[in-house]
Amino acid sequence: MSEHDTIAAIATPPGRGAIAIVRCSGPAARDIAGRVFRSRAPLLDRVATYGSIVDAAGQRIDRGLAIAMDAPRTVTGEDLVELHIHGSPITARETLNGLLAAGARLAEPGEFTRRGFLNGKLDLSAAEAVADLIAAESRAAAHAAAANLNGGLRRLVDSARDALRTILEELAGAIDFPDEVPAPDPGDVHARVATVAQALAALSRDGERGRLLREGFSLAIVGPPNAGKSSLLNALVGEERAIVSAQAGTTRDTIEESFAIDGVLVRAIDTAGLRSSADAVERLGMERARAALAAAALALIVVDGAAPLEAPARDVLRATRERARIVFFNKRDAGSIGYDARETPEAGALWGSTFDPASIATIREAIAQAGWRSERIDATRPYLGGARHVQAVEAARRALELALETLAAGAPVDLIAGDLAAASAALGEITGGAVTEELLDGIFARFCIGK
Ligand SMILES: Nc1nc2c(ncn2[C@@H]2O[C@H](COP(=O)(O)OP(=O)(O)OP(=O)(O)O)[C@@H](O)[C@H]2O)c(=O)[nH]1
Ligand SMILES: [Mg+2]
Repeated sequence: MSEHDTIAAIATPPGRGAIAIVRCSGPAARDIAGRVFRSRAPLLDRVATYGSIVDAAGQRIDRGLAIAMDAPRTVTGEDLVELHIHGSPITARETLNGLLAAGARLAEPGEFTRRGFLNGKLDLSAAEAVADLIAAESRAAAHAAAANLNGGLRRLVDSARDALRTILEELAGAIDFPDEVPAPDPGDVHARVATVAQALAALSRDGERGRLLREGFSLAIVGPPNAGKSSLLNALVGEERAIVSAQAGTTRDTIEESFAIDGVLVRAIDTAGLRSSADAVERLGMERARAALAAAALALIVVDGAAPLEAPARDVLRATRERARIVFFNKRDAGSIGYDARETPEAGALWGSTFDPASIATIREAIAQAGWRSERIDATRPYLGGARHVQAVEAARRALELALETLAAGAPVDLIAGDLAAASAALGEITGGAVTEELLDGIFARFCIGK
């Protein structure tokens, strides 16, 4: 894969739409696009020009706009031409084929953004935020990605690295010119390194928030059969997603559906009712229910509060006492026998009905409280965008811890230079100061073609 050839791809999603955009980037972008697009007026930089799309035989296949953008003021940092045509997948494909026949190469996934990164148009954390923004499934995730795209994470990382660089320069000065430059004061250096370490610790805590925003929050709805689990899922989602019936054992398999609270995507899993059963299929369903329960961040235990508490209800309540959960006694409209018989650990359980919107609002509030309210989701704060960032920050924190221990032990202050340099290098991986080809391949492979 050469960075000097000209690449082309359809930039809009597959399928029919009002407009399809085919784009082309590289040194020959204007020449190649000129073989496919004909207009009376020449293409001017950043001006939309109306004209025709022609195939290899010179036959007109569509009309549309061409926008040429000259390097270096483009997203890729190269000459770029966008062809805006009617949104037919056939014509888009033909237009792309025309560009390929004229000498362009089909772009790899994320290659436009990768070129932008290599040409210094955006740092690596912003490039990754582009993929996060496109993949976002909730408002909070989209806003958080936009914050990183605007350089929020880069600014935090750069300021930590600047602080470390300044200390390293002072250490180097004292080593190179021991007679003229005094060695920095160990107490002062300790305080400054500790400040950077604290900033990184805050960023790590935010890493958890970033994961929440990107991946959503998992919620398992479990309980004995016929308690109203599927009714509750439907009420939370706002549509009749799962089958509800008065027959116990209606839900056999797990059913996943998402909805948003505070803009956070909640991935809820409705499960088969838990009881002792001889039915092989039902037992398989219960195994899945237990697996979903184990994997979920939060359990929503639903119990019929209007019926006496039988063994299945008592068992599931007892088995989940140690884990993060919300207990909901359902069917308040029909009585309180079960609710009144609850044991002390369930004293504070919620009580209501899936038919009552106020109960649903209370449950939504409880999910947010248990899940993330204490965190205060602030999507405008930069976040660590995935395992790669988390590892880099952890590596930097470990190196700084070593430096702090060295200083606390009263060792000569220049001994920490290696650790500070290691911390700075680890942080550099986030913004892409020092990255390898494989790393870039891994990052851009998750983009779509044409981005
Ligand atoms: N009276 C009353 N009935 C309810 C309430 N919520 C659900 N039900 C009824 O309870 C029965 C069982 O509801 P489901 O949602 O299918 O229960 P489930 O827990 O998913 O049951 P399984 O899938 O069999 O484990 C249905 O007849 C519902 O209409 C409620 O708040 N009050
Ligand atoms: Mg059900």
